[in-house]
Amino acid sequence: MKYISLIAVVLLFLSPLEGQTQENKIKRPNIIFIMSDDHAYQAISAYDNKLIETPNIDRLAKEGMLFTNASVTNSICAPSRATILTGKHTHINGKIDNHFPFDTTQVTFPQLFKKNGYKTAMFGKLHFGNNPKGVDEFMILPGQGNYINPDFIVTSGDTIRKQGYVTDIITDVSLDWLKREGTSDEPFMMMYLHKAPHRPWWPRPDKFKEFTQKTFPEPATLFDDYKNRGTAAKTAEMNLLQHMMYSHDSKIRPETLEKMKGKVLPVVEEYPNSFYGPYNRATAEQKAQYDPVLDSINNFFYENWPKMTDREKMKWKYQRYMQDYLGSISSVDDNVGRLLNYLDESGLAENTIVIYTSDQGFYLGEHGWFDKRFIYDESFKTPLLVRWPKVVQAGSIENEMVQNLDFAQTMLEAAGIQPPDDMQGESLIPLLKGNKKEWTRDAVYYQYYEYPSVHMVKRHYGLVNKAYKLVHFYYDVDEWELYDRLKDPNEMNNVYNDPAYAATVKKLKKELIELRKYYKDSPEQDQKYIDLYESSGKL
Ligand code: SGN
Ligand code: CA
Repeated sequence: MKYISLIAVVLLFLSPLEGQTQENKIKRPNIIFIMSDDHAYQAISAYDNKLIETPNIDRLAKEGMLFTNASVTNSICAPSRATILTGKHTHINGKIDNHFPFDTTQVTFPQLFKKNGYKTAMFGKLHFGNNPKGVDEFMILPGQGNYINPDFIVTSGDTIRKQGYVTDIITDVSLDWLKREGTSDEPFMMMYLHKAPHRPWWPRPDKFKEFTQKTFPEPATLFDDYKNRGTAAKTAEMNLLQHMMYSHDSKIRPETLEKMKGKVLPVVEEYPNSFYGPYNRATAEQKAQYDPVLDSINNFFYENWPKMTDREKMKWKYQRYMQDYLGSISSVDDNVGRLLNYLDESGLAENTIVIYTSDQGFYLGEHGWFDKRFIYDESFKTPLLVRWPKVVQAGSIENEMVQNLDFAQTMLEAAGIQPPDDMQGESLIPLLKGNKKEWTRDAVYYQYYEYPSVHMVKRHYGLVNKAYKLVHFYYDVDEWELYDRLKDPNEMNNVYNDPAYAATVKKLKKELIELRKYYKDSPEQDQKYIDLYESSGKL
Protein backbone atom coordinates (compact mmCIF):
# COMPACT_ATOMS: atom_id res chain seq x y z
CA MET A 1 0.00 0.00 0.00
CA LYS A 2 2.79 2.35 1.06
CA TYR A 3 4.66 1.64 -2.19
CA ILE A 4 1.59 2.27 -4.31
CA SER A 5 1.07 5.74 -2.81
CA LEU A 6 4.78 6.47 -3.15
CA ILE A 7 4.61 5.59 -6.84
CA ALA A 8 1.53 7.75 -7.21
CA VAL A 9 3.35 10.70 -5.65
CA VAL A 10 6.41 10.21 -7.87
CA LEU A 11 4.21 9.97 -10.98
CA LEU A 12 2.37 13.12 -9.96
CA PHE A 13 5.60 15.10 -9.78
CA LEU A 14 6.96 13.62 -13.00
CA SER A 15 3.85 14.32 -15.04
CA PRO A 16 4.04 17.63 -16.87
CA LEU A 17 1.44 20.15 -15.77
CA GLU A 18 1.14 21.45 -19.31
CA GLY A 19 -1.48 19.76 -21.43
CA GLN A 20 -3.31 18.23 -18.49
CA THR A 21 -7.04 18.39 -18.37
CA GLN A 22 -8.85 20.12 -15.51
CA GLU A 23 -9.97 16.75 -14.11
CA ASN A 24 -6.66 14.96 -13.76
CA LYS A 25 -4.76 17.93 -12.40
CA ILE A 26 -4.65 18.15 -8.62
CA LYS A 27 -6.14 21.58 -8.32
CA ARG A 28 -5.28 23.72 -5.35
CA PRO A 29 -8.37 25.12 -3.64
CA ASN A 30 -9.79 28.50 -4.57
CA ILE A 31 -10.35 30.91 -1.70
CA ILE A 32 -13.03 33.54 -1.23
CA PHE A 33 -12.35 35.69 1.80
CA ILE A 34 -15.52 37.59 2.71
CA MET A 35 -15.24 40.34 5.28
CA SER A 36 -17.82 42.90 6.26
CA ASP A 37 -17.11 46.02 8.28
CA ASP A 38 -18.31 46.14 11.91
CA HIS A 39 -20.52 43.06 11.59
CA ALA A 40 -21.23 41.88 15.16
CA TYR A 41 -21.63 38.13 15.68
CA GLN A 42 -24.85 38.98 17.58
CA ALA A 43 -26.26 39.92 14.16
CA ILE A 44 -25.67 36.56 12.46
CA SER A 45 -28.40 34.03 13.15
CA ALA A 46 -25.94 31.11 13.14
CA TYR A 47 -24.62 32.71 16.37
CA ASP A 48 -27.81 34.24 17.75
CA ASN A 49 -31.18 34.71 16.07
CA LYS A 50 -32.66 37.27 18.48
CA LEU A 51 -32.06 40.19 16.12
CA ILE A 52 -31.96 39.01 12.54
CA GLU A 53 -32.16 35.96 10.28
CA THR A 54 -29.14 35.66 7.97
CA PRO A 55 -29.92 32.44 6.10
CA ASN A 56 -27.18 32.83 3.52
CA ILE A 57 -24.31 33.50 5.90
CA ASP A 58 -25.72 30.69 8.06
CA ARG A 59 -25.25 28.29 5.16
CA LEU A 60 -21.50 28.51 5.79
CA ALA A 61 -22.05 27.25 9.33
CA LYS A 62 -24.44 24.51 8.23
CA GLU A 63 -22.07 23.36 5.52
CA GLY A 64 -18.85 24.19 7.38
CA MET A 65 -17.44 25.31 10.73
CA LEU A 66 -18.58 28.06 13.11
CA PHE A 67 -15.93 29.51 15.44
CA THR A 68 -17.40 30.76 18.73
CA ASN A 69 -14.22 32.22 20.18
CA ALA A 70 -12.66 34.04 17.22
CA SER A 71 -11.23 37.43 18.14
CA VAL A 72 -9.18 40.30 16.76
CA THR A 73 -5.82 41.56 17.99
CA ASN A 74 -6.85 45.25 17.88
CA SER A 75 -10.52 46.08 17.48
CA ILE A 76 -10.48 48.74 14.82
CA CYS A 77 -10.76 48.75 11.06
CA ALA A 78 -7.46 49.43 9.30
CA PRO A 79 -5.24 47.84 11.99
CA SER A 80 -7.36 44.70 11.83
CA ARG A 81 -6.96 44.59 8.05
CA ALA A 82 -3.20 45.08 8.41
CA THR A 83 -3.03 42.15 10.85
CA ILE A 84 -5.02 39.96 8.46
CA LEU A 85 -2.83 40.85 5.48
CA THR A 86 0.53 40.50 7.25
CA GLY A 87 -0.21 37.80 9.84
CA LYS A 88 1.43 40.06 12.42
CA HIS A 89 0.32 41.96 15.51
CA THR A 90 -0.13 45.71 15.28
CA HIS A 91 3.10 46.55 17.12
CA ILE A 92 5.04 44.58 14.47
CA ASN A 93 3.22 45.67 11.30
CA GLY A 94 3.11 49.27 12.56
CA LYS A 95 -0.52 50.01 11.57
CA ILE A 96 -1.50 51.10 15.05
CA ASP A 97 -4.66 53.01 14.16
CA ASN A 98 -6.84 54.32 11.35
CA HIS A 99 -4.62 57.41 10.86
CA PHE A 100 -1.09 56.17 10.29
CA PRO A 101 -0.40 54.86 6.79
CA PHE A 102 0.17 51.16 6.16
CA ASP A 103 3.80 50.39 5.31
CA THR A 104 3.39 48.89 1.85
CA THR A 105 6.91 47.45 1.77
CA GLN A 106 5.64 44.62 3.98
CA VAL A 107 4.84 41.16 2.67
CA THR A 108 1.10 40.51 2.59
CA PHE A 109 -0.56 37.17 1.93
CA PRO A 110 -2.16 38.15 -1.44
CA GLN A 111 1.35 38.82 -2.80
CA LEU A 112 2.34 35.27 -1.87
CA PHE A 113 -0.73 33.84 -3.58
CA LYS A 114 0.06 35.78 -6.74
CA LYS A 115 3.70 34.71 -6.68
CA ASN A 116 2.57 31.11 -6.39
CA GLY A 117 0.36 31.11 -9.45
CA TYR A 118 -2.99 32.13 -8.02
CA LYS A 119 -5.23 34.67 -9.69
CA THR A 120 -5.89 37.36 -7.11
CA ALA A 121 -8.41 40.15 -6.68
CA MET A 122 -9.75 42.52 -4.03
CA PHE A 123 -13.14 44.24 -4.17
CA GLY A 124 -14.68 46.58 -1.60
CA LYS A 125 -13.29 48.26 1.49
CA LEU A 126 -9.58 48.34 2.36
CA HIS A 127 -9.29 51.67 4.22
CA PHE A 128 -5.49 52.05 4.10
CA GLY A 129 -4.96 55.30 2.26
CA ASN A 130 -2.88 53.32 -0.26
CA ASN A 131 -3.81 50.70 -2.83
CA PRO A 132 -3.45 46.94 -2.37
CA LYS A 133 -0.38 45.12 -3.60
CA GLY A 134 -0.29 41.58 -4.92
CA VAL A 135 -3.68 41.54 -6.57
CA ASP A 136 -4.20 41.28 -10.32
CA GLU A 137 -7.31 43.37 -10.13
CA PHE A 138 -8.94 45.58 -7.54
CA MET A 139 -11.76 48.02 -7.03
CA ILE A 140 -11.67 49.61 -3.59
CA LEU A 141 -13.58 52.36 -1.83
CA PRO A 142 -11.56 55.47 -1.10
CA GLY A 143 -11.23 55.56 2.73
CA GLN A 144 -14.52 54.69 4.39
CA GLY A 145 -16.47 54.96 1.14
CA ASN A 146 -20.16 55.71 0.67
CA TYR A 147 -23.34 53.65 0.66
CA ILE A 148 -25.19 55.47 -2.11
CA ASN A 149 -23.73 55.80 -5.64
CA PRO A 150 -20.23 55.23 -4.27
CA ASP A 151 -16.84 56.09 -5.81
CA PHE A 152 -14.20 53.40 -6.27
CA ILE A 153 -10.50 53.36 -7.04
CA VAL A 154 -9.77 50.79 -9.75
CA THR A 155 -6.65 48.87 -10.81
CA SER A 156 -5.52 51.65 -13.18
CA GLY A 157 -5.51 54.09 -10.24
CA ASP A 158 -8.51 56.02 -11.61
CA THR A 159 -11.52 56.85 -9.48
CA ILE A 160 -14.91 55.97 -10.92
CA ARG A 161 -18.45 56.51 -9.65
CA LYS A 162 -20.88 53.59 -9.71
CA GLN A 163 -24.62 54.03 -9.65
CA GLY A 164 -26.48 51.99 -7.04
CA TYR A 165 -26.13 50.58 -3.54
CA VAL A 166 -22.62 49.77 -2.34
CA THR A 167 -23.22 46.18 -1.17
CA ASP A 168 -24.89 45.22 -4.47
CA ILE A 169 -22.15 46.89 -6.52
CA ILE A 170 -19.28 45.16 -4.69
CA THR A 171 -21.04 41.85 -5.30
CA ASP A 172 -21.74 42.57 -8.99
CA VAL A 173 -18.08 43.33 -9.59
CA SER A 174 -16.92 40.26 -7.63
CA LEU A 175 -19.30 38.02 -9.58
CA ASP A 176 -18.15 39.50 -12.89
CA TRP A 177 -14.56 38.74 -11.97
CA LEU A 178 -15.42 35.19 -10.91
CA LYS A 179 -17.27 34.61 -14.17
CA ARG A 180 -14.28 35.89 -16.15
CA GLU A 181 -11.40 34.43 -14.16
CA GLY A 182 -12.83 31.72 -11.91
CA THR A 183 -12.93 28.85 -14.34
CA SER A 184 -9.43 29.09 -15.80
CA ASP A 185 -6.74 26.52 -14.99
CA GLU A 186 -5.16 28.57 -12.22
CA PRO A 187 -6.82 28.66 -8.81
CA PHE A 188 -7.97 32.01 -7.44
CA MET A 189 -7.98 33.97 -4.18
CA MET A 190 -10.60 36.71 -4.07
CA MET A 191 -11.15 39.18 -1.24
CA TYR A 192 -14.78 40.33 -1.17
CA LEU A 193 -14.92 43.13 1.40
CA HIS A 194 -18.13 44.91 2.34
CA LYS A 195 -18.43 48.43 3.64
CA ALA A 196 -21.71 47.53 5.35
CA PRO A 197 -22.72 47.61 8.14
CA HIS A 198 -20.35 50.48 8.98
CA ARG A 199 -21.70 53.76 10.37
CA PRO A 200 -23.70 55.79 9.28
CA TRP A 201 -25.81 52.74 8.34
CA TRP A 202 -27.76 53.75 5.23
CA PRO A 203 -29.74 50.66 4.14
CA ARG A 204 -31.02 50.32 0.60
CA PRO A 205 -34.46 52.04 0.37
CA ASP A 206 -36.48 48.79 0.38
CA LYS A 207 -34.60 47.51 3.45
CA PHE A 208 -34.95 50.91 5.09
CA LYS A 209 -38.72 50.62 4.70
CA GLU A 210 -38.80 47.01 5.85
CA PHE A 211 -36.58 47.39 8.92
CA THR A 212 -38.10 50.65 10.21
CA GLN A 213 -41.28 48.66 10.76
CA LYS A 214 -39.55 46.24 13.11
CA THR A 215 -38.87 46.34 16.86
CA PHE A 216 -35.88 44.55 18.31
CA PRO A 217 -35.23 43.03 21.74
CA GLU A 218 -32.94 45.10 23.96
CA PRO A 219 -29.70 43.71 25.35
CA ALA A 220 -29.60 43.01 29.10
CA THR A 221 -26.91 45.68 29.63
CA LEU A 222 -28.48 48.56 27.66
CA PHE A 223 -28.74 50.67 30.81
CA ASP A 224 -25.28 49.82 32.15
CA ASP A 225 -24.06 52.50 34.58
CA TYR A 226 -20.43 51.25 34.48
CA LYS A 227 -20.47 51.14 38.30
CA ASN A 228 -18.17 48.19 38.83
CA ARG A 229 -15.70 49.09 36.10
CA GLY A 230 -12.77 51.46 35.78
CA THR A 231 -12.39 54.91 34.23
CA ALA A 232 -12.16 53.72 30.63
CA ALA A 233 -15.73 52.39 30.38
CA LYS A 234 -17.06 55.51 32.12
CA THR A 235 -15.27 58.00 29.86
CA ALA A 236 -15.70 56.31 26.47
CA GLU A 237 -17.82 58.37 24.07
CA MET A 238 -19.99 55.73 22.47
CA ASN A 239 -23.13 55.80 24.55
CA LEU A 240 -26.34 55.67 22.51
CA LEU A 241 -28.07 58.39 24.50
CA GLN A 242 -25.14 60.76 24.89
CA HIS A 243 -23.06 60.27 21.77
CA MET A 244 -25.18 58.89 18.98
CA MET A 245 -26.05 61.79 16.67
CA TYR A 246 -29.56 62.89 15.70
CA SER A 247 -28.88 63.64 12.05
CA HIS A 248 -25.85 61.53 11.29
CA ASP A 249 -27.12 58.37 12.93
CA SER A 250 -30.86 58.58 13.64
CA LYS A 251 -31.50 60.42 10.34
CA ILE A 252 -33.28 63.44 11.75
CA ARG A 253 -33.18 66.18 9.13
CA PRO A 254 -31.42 69.41 10.17
CA GLU A 255 -34.69 71.22 9.38
CA THR A 256 -36.52 69.12 11.99
CA LEU A 257 -33.89 69.97 14.60
CA GLU A 258 -34.10 73.64 13.64
CA LYS A 259 -37.88 73.62 14.17
CA MET A 260 -37.33 72.08 17.60
CA LYS A 261 -34.91 74.74 18.84
CA GLY A 262 -35.82 75.75 22.37
CA LYS A 263 -37.33 72.37 23.17
CA VAL A 264 -35.06 70.35 25.42
CA LEU A 265 -32.61 68.48 23.22
CA PRO A 266 -29.62 66.96 24.97
CA VAL A 267 -26.53 68.33 23.23
CA VAL A 268 -24.91 65.89 20.82
CA GLU A 269 -22.27 67.31 18.54
CA GLU A 270 -22.92 66.49 14.86
CA TYR A 271 -20.43 65.97 12.08
CA PRO A 272 -20.66 68.72 9.46
CA ASN A 273 -23.04 67.75 6.69
CA SER A 274 -24.12 64.78 8.76
CA PHE A 275 -27.41 64.19 7.03
CA TYR A 276 -27.02 65.81 3.63
CA GLY A 277 -23.56 64.34 3.00
CA PRO A 278 -24.89 60.82 2.40
CA TYR A 279 -28.45 61.83 1.40
CA ASN A 280 -27.40 64.20 -1.37
CA ARG A 281 -25.47 61.47 -3.14
CA ALA A 282 -28.84 59.95 -4.03
CA THR A 283 -30.55 60.75 -7.34
CA ALA A 284 -34.00 62.36 -7.30
CA GLU A 285 -35.49 58.94 -7.89
CA GLN A 286 -33.57 57.36 -5.02
CA LYS A 287 -34.45 60.27 -2.71
CA ALA A 288 -38.10 59.74 -3.52
CA GLN A 289 -37.73 56.17 -2.23
CA TYR A 290 -36.04 57.25 1.00
CA ASP A 291 -38.30 60.25 1.69
CA PRO A 292 -41.53 58.65 2.94
CA VAL A 293 -39.58 56.62 5.52
CA LEU A 294 -37.51 59.65 6.52
CA ASP A 295 -40.71 61.70 6.86
CA SER A 296 -42.27 59.21 9.22
CA ILE A 297 -39.11 59.04 11.40
CA ASN A 298 -38.88 62.82 11.49
CA ASN A 299 -42.57 63.32 12.27
CA PHE A 300 -42.41 60.87 15.13
CA PHE A 301 -39.29 62.51 16.51
CA TYR A 302 -40.76 66.01 16.28
CA GLU A 303 -43.97 65.00 18.03
CA ASN A 304 -42.59 62.74 20.73
CA TRP A 305 -38.96 63.40 21.53
CA PRO A 306 -39.45 66.42 23.81
CA LYS A 307 -41.95 64.48 25.96
CA MET A 308 -39.78 61.40 26.40
CA THR A 309 -37.86 60.46 29.52
CA ASP A 310 -34.15 59.68 29.17
CA ARG A 311 -34.98 56.01 29.43
CA GLU A 312 -37.47 56.27 26.58
CA LYS A 313 -34.98 58.26 24.51
CA MET A 314 -32.38 55.56 24.98
CA LYS A 315 -34.86 52.92 23.89
CA TRP A 316 -35.89 54.92 20.82
CA LYS A 317 -32.29 55.53 19.78
CA TYR A 318 -31.54 51.84 20.19
CA GLN A 319 -34.45 50.89 17.90
CA ARG A 320 -33.47 53.46 15.26
CA TYR A 321 -29.90 52.19 15.42
CA MET A 322 -30.87 48.53 15.06
CA GLN A 323 -33.29 49.25 12.22
CA ASP A 324 -30.56 50.82 10.07
CA TYR A 325 -27.69 48.58 11.18
CA LEU A 326 -29.66 45.37 10.62
CA GLY A 327 -31.23 46.71 7.42
CA SER A 328 -27.69 47.16 6.06
CA ILE A 329 -26.77 43.63 7.12
CA SER A 330 -29.80 42.18 5.39
CA SER A 331 -28.32 43.34 2.05
CA VAL A 332 -24.98 41.77 2.96
CA ASP A 333 -26.74 38.48 3.61
CA ASP A 334 -28.72 38.62 0.33
CA ASN A 335 -25.53 39.31 -1.56
CA VAL A 336 -23.59 36.52 0.13
CA GLY A 337 -26.50 34.36 -1.08
CA ARG A 338 -25.98 35.55 -4.66
CA LEU A 339 -22.31 34.64 -4.42
CA LEU A 340 -22.94 31.19 -2.91
CA ASN A 341 -25.59 30.48 -5.56
CA TYR A 342 -23.12 31.33 -8.27
CA LEU A 343 -20.55 28.97 -6.76
CA ASP A 344 -23.18 26.21 -6.80
CA GLU A 345 -24.32 26.89 -10.37
CA SER A 346 -20.81 27.14 -11.76
CA GLY A 347 -19.59 24.02 -9.99
CA LEU A 348 -16.92 26.09 -8.23
CA ALA A 349 -18.33 25.46 -4.75
CA GLU A 350 -16.71 22.06 -4.37
CA ASN A 351 -13.11 23.27 -4.63
CA THR A 352 -13.56 26.71 -3.06
CA ILE A 353 -12.90 27.60 0.56
CA VAL A 354 -15.32 30.32 1.68
CA ILE A 355 -14.48 32.31 4.79
CA TYR A 356 -16.84 34.84 6.37
CA THR A 357 -15.62 37.27 9.01
CA SER A 358 -15.69 40.93 10.04
CA ASP A 359 -12.84 43.37 10.73
CA GLN A 360 -14.05 43.28 14.36
CA GLY A 361 -17.17 42.89 16.45
CA PHE A 362 -19.46 45.74 17.49
CA TYR A 363 -21.69 46.85 20.36
CA LEU A 364 -25.37 46.55 19.57
CA GLY A 365 -26.49 48.46 22.65
CA GLU A 366 -24.61 46.20 25.09
CA HIS A 367 -23.23 48.44 27.89
CA GLY A 368 -25.33 51.21 26.32
CA TRP A 369 -22.82 51.41 23.45
CA PHE A 370 -22.29 51.44 19.73
CA ASP A 371 -18.80 51.21 18.10
CA LYS A 372 -15.97 48.86 19.13
CA ARG A 373 -12.29 49.29 20.24
CA PHE A 374 -12.58 47.69 23.70
CA ILE A 375 -11.28 44.24 24.60
CA TYR A 376 -14.74 43.47 26.04
CA ASP A 377 -16.37 40.56 24.24
CA GLU A 378 -18.77 42.21 21.78
CA SER A 379 -15.95 44.08 20.02
CA PHE A 380 -13.06 41.74 20.83
CA LYS A 381 -14.79 38.74 19.29
CA THR A 382 -15.53 38.59 15.58
CA PRO A 383 -17.63 36.23 13.51
CA LEU A 384 -15.77 33.43 11.75
CA LEU A 385 -17.38 30.80 9.53
CA VAL A 386 -15.45 28.55 7.16
CA ARG A 387 -16.80 26.24 4.49
CA TRP A 388 -14.39 23.85 2.82
CA PRO A 389 -16.18 20.92 1.21
CA LYS A 390 -14.71 17.47 1.90
CA VAL A 391 -12.27 18.89 4.47
CA VAL A 392 -14.35 20.69 7.10
CA GLN A 393 -17.15 18.69 8.63
CA ALA A 394 -20.53 20.26 7.91
CA GLY A 395 -22.22 21.78 10.96
CA SER A 396 -19.13 21.68 13.17
CA ILE A 397 -18.55 24.16 16.00
CA GLU A 398 -15.11 25.12 17.28
CA ASN A 399 -14.55 26.86 20.63
CA GLU A 400 -10.77 27.31 20.60
CA MET A 401 -9.25 30.81 20.93
CA VAL A 402 -8.43 31.75 17.35
CA GLN A 403 -7.63 35.21 15.96
CA ASN A 404 -7.56 37.24 12.77
CA LEU A 405 -3.78 36.94 13.23
CA ASP A 406 -4.16 33.32 12.07
CA PHE A 407 -5.99 33.92 8.79
CA ALA A 408 -2.96 34.48 6.52
CA GLN A 409 -1.14 31.34 7.62
CA THR A 410 -4.34 29.30 7.37
CA MET A 411 -5.07 30.37 3.81
CA LEU A 412 -1.45 29.94 2.74
CA GLU A 413 -1.26 26.46 4.19
CA ALA A 414 -4.56 25.51 2.57
CA ALA A 415 -3.04 26.53 -0.77
CA GLY A 416 0.18 24.64 -0.13
CA ILE A 417 2.21 27.85 0.11
CA GLN A 418 4.91 28.05 2.77
CA PRO A 419 4.12 31.00 5.11
CA PRO A 420 7.07 33.29 5.97
CA ASP A 421 8.72 32.45 9.31
CA ASP A 422 8.02 35.85 10.82
CA MET A 423 4.22 35.58 10.64
CA GLN A 424 2.90 35.40 14.20
CA GLY A 425 -0.32 33.39 13.92
CA GLU A 426 -1.12 29.70 13.96
CA SER A 427 -2.63 27.91 11.01
CA LEU A 428 -6.22 26.88 11.74
CA ILE A 429 -5.91 23.85 9.46
CA PRO A 430 -5.68 21.34 12.37
CA LEU A 431 -8.91 22.73 13.82
CA LEU A 432 -10.58 22.81 10.43
CA LYS A 433 -9.64 19.17 9.90
CA GLY A 434 -10.85 18.23 13.38
CA ASN A 435 -7.33 17.46 14.70
CA LYS A 436 -7.79 19.31 17.97
CA LYS A 437 -4.84 17.60 19.64
CA GLU A 438 -2.45 19.56 17.43
CA TRP A 439 -3.80 22.87 18.80
CA THR A 440 -1.84 24.15 21.80
CA ARG A 441 -2.74 27.83 22.22
CA ASP A 442 -4.77 28.62 25.33
CA ALA A 443 -4.61 32.42 25.50
CA VAL A 444 -4.53 35.34 23.07
CA TYR A 445 -3.00 38.81 23.19
CA TYR A 446 -4.72 42.11 22.42
CA GLN A 447 -3.68 45.75 22.24
CA TYR A 448 -5.58 48.92 21.25
CA TYR A 449 -3.79 52.24 20.56
CA GLU A 450 -6.05 54.89 19.01
CA TYR A 451 -6.37 57.34 21.91
CA PRO A 452 -7.09 60.19 22.28
CA SER A 453 -9.38 59.99 19.26
CA VAL A 454 -12.98 59.57 18.18
CA HIS A 455 -15.01 57.65 20.85
CA MET A 456 -12.22 58.17 23.42
CA VAL A 457 -11.46 54.57 24.28
CA LYS A 458 -8.28 54.48 26.33
CA ARG A 459 -5.18 52.54 25.28
CA HIS A 460 -5.10 49.06 26.69
CA TYR A 461 -3.60 45.62 26.29
CA GLY A 462 -4.57 42.29 27.76
CA LEU A 463 -4.64 38.54 27.85
CA VAL A 464 -7.77 36.51 27.23
CA ASN A 465 -8.22 32.81 27.83
CA LYS A 466 -11.42 30.82 28.01
CA ALA A 467 -11.91 31.55 31.72
CA TYR A 468 -10.49 35.07 32.27
CA LYS A 469 -9.71 38.42 30.75
CA LEU A 470 -6.93 40.51 32.28
CA VAL A 471 -6.62 44.08 30.99
CA HIS A 472 -4.27 46.99 31.61
CA PHE A 473 -5.45 50.49 30.67
CA TYR A 474 -2.53 52.92 30.43
CA TYR A 475 -1.36 56.31 29.04
CA ASP A 476 -3.41 58.77 31.12
CA VAL A 477 -4.52 56.11 33.65
CA ASP A 478 -2.88 53.06 35.16
CA GLU A 479 -5.76 50.69 35.82
CA TRP A 480 -6.19 46.94 35.72
CA GLU A 481 -9.36 44.94 35.19
CA LEU A 482 -10.09 41.25 35.53
CA TYR A 483 -13.24 39.52 34.34
CA ASP A 484 -14.38 36.06 35.22
CA ARG A 485 -15.69 35.05 31.79
CA LEU A 486 -17.52 31.99 33.03
CA LYS A 487 -19.32 33.57 35.99
CA ASP A 488 -19.77 37.04 34.48
CA PRO A 489 -20.14 36.68 30.69
CA ASN A 490 -21.56 40.20 30.36
CA GLU A 491 -18.39 41.63 31.95
CA MET A 492 -20.19 43.82 34.48
CA ASN A 493 -17.87 43.22 37.45
CA ASN A 494 -14.20 43.98 37.51
CA VAL A 495 -12.86 41.53 40.10
CA TYR A 496 -9.23 42.65 39.88
CA ASN A 497 -9.26 43.88 43.48
CA ASP A 498 -11.38 41.07 44.86
CA PRO A 499 -9.19 39.08 47.32
CA ALA A 500 -10.79 35.86 46.11
CA TYR A 501 -9.03 36.42 42.76
CA ALA A 502 -5.61 37.44 44.13
CA ALA A 503 -3.90 34.22 43.11
CA THR A 504 -5.51 34.33 39.65
CA VAL A 505 -4.33 37.92 39.15
CA LYS A 506 -0.79 36.97 40.11
CA LYS A 507 -0.71 34.01 37.75
CA LEU A 508 -2.29 35.84 34.82
CA LYS A 509 -0.02 38.86 35.18
CA LYS A 510 2.97 36.57 34.84
CA GLU A 511 1.39 34.92 31.81
CA LEU A 512 0.66 38.30 30.26
CA ILE A 513 4.31 39.33 30.57
CA GLU A 514 5.33 36.07 28.90
CA LEU A 515 2.74 36.48 26.18
CA ARG A 516 3.99 40.00 25.44
CA LYS A 517 7.52 38.66 25.17
CA TYR A 518 6.39 35.81 22.93
CA TYR A 519 4.81 38.27 20.50
CA LYS A 520 7.78 40.67 20.84
CA ASP A 521 5.81 43.44 22.54
CA SER A 522 7.08 45.45 25.51
CA PRO A 523 6.62 48.67 27.56
CA GLU A 524 9.28 50.26 25.30
CA GLN A 525 7.16 49.49 22.25
CA ASP A 526 4.07 50.99 23.96
CA GLN A 527 6.09 54.15 24.63
CA LYS A 528 7.43 54.23 21.07
CA TYR A 529 3.89 54.31 19.71
CA ILE A 530 2.81 56.96 22.22
CA ASP A 531 5.76 59.16 21.11
CA LEU A 532 4.94 58.57 17.46
CA TYR A 533 1.30 59.45 18.03
CA GLU A 534 2.07 62.56 20.06
CA SER A 535 4.63 63.86 17.59
CA SER A 536 2.46 63.18 14.54
CA GLY A 537 0.16 66.15 14.91
CA LYS A 538 -2.74 63.70 14.55
CA LEU A 539 -4.12 64.38 18.03
C1 SGN B 1 -15.66 56.84 11.61
C2 SGN B 1 -16.96 56.62 12.37
C3 SGN B 1 -16.65 56.25 13.81
C4 SGN B 1 -15.80 54.99 13.78
C5 SGN B 1 -14.55 55.26 12.98
C6 SGN B 1 -13.67 54.07 12.82
N1 SGN B 1 -17.78 57.76 12.24
O1 SGN B 1 -14.96 57.90 12.15
O2 SGN B 1 -17.86 56.00 14.50
O3 SGN B 1 -15.45 54.57 15.06
O4 SGN B 1 -14.90 55.66 11.66
O5 SGN B 1 -14.36 53.02 12.19
S1 SGN B 1 -18.61 57.88 10.83
O6 SGN B 1 -19.99 58.02 11.19
O7 SGN B 1 -18.14 59.05 10.16
O8 SGN B 1 -18.41 56.71 10.04
S2 SGN B 1 -13.53 51.98 11.42
O9 SGN B 1 -14.41 50.83 11.14
O10 SGN B 1 -13.07 52.59 10.21
O11 SGN B 1 -12.44 51.60 12.31
CA1 CA C 1 -14.61 48.25 11.16
